[in-house]
Amino acid sequence: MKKARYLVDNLYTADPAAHVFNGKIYIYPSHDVESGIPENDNGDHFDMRDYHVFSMDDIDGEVTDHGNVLDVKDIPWAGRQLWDSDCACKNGKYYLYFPLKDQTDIFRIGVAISDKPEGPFVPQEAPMKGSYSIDPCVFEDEDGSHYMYFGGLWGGQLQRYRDNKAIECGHEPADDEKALPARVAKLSDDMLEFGEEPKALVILDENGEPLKAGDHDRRFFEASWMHKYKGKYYFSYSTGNTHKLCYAVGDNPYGPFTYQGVILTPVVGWTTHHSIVEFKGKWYLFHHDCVPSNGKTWLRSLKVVEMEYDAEGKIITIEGMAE
Ligand code: FUB
Repeated sequence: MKKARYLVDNLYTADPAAHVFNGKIYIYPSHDVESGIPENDNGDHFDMRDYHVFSMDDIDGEVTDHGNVLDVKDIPWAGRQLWDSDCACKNGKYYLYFPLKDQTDIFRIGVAISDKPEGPFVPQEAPMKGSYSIDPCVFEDEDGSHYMYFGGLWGGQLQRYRDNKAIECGHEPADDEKALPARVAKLSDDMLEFGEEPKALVILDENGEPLKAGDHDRRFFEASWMHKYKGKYYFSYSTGNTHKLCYAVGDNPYGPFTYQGVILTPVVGWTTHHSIVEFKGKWYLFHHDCVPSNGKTWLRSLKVVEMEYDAEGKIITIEGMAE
C-alpha cells in the first residue's frame, strides 16, 4: 500500500491512535462534530462529545465501526471537549485514556475501562490525580511497563504549567528560552494513575542543545506518540502552528531525544496528528486531514499510509498534500 487511504466515511474522525490487539488493528480517534462554535486559538470549535472505536483485519480491509463506546454525559466529572484519546491493554483489560475539560474548564486526563478492545468503556469517577493538559499516548515497553506521554500548547493549556504546577498567568517562554516540553510518566501498576511525577521530555538539536521556544518548525506543540524501532525510542509529535509531524530519537523511554526530521509535511487543515504502528511486517502512519470536509478544520477524516525507514533508521518524509 503506497497511496494513503481514507478509512471512515460515515463520521468525521481525527487524532487516530492505532494499536494491534489480538491480531487486528484497533483505532481510537476523536469524533469530530459540527458544533457551530466559531474557530479560535483555544480550540473551542473542537467540541466533541463521544468516542467511537474502529477495527480492521487488514490494512486494505473493511473498517468496522463499533459505535459509541464512551459518551461525555456518562463521565461524572465532565465539563466539555473530548479530545485525542489512546488505549492500552494490561492483563486482559483495556484502558482508554482521554483528555476532557472538567467543570472549571481545565483539561484533565481521565481513564475508562473495558474487557474488550472495542469497548464500551466505563469511566472512573474522577480524573487521574495530578493530570493536566491533553493528548495522552500510552506506550508499552518490552518489559511490560507502560508510559504516558502528554501535553499540548494553546487550547491544550500546557503553557499554564511549570514543573507540574499551575502558574498564575499561563504564557509561553520567550523565543530564546527552552521550549516547553511534552511530559512523560510511568503509569501505576493498576494503570489508573501516574506511578511517578511526570518528567520533562527534552528534545535536543544537532549540537545537543534543547530546542528553543522560538523554533516553531521543530519544537513540540501537541500529539505525542512513541514507538520503538530496532531498539531505539522514536518520539513523534505535531509542531502545531507550523503544521508538521516531526520526530526525535532516544535510547530510553524518558530521553533525552535528538531531533531527526519531518515525518509528514502539512496537510489540508490546521491540525495534524497521528500514530505509528507495525502490522504484518510493515509500518503505517495513521493521521487525518480536512480534504473530505472541503477544508473545515474542525471536521477531519482519518487516513492511513505506509511509512518507510532508510538503512540508518531515518523515517522517509511523506508529503501531506501529495498523498
Ligand atoms: O482533536 C482536538 C485536538 O486537535 C487534539 O487533541 C489535538 O492534538 C489536535 O489534533
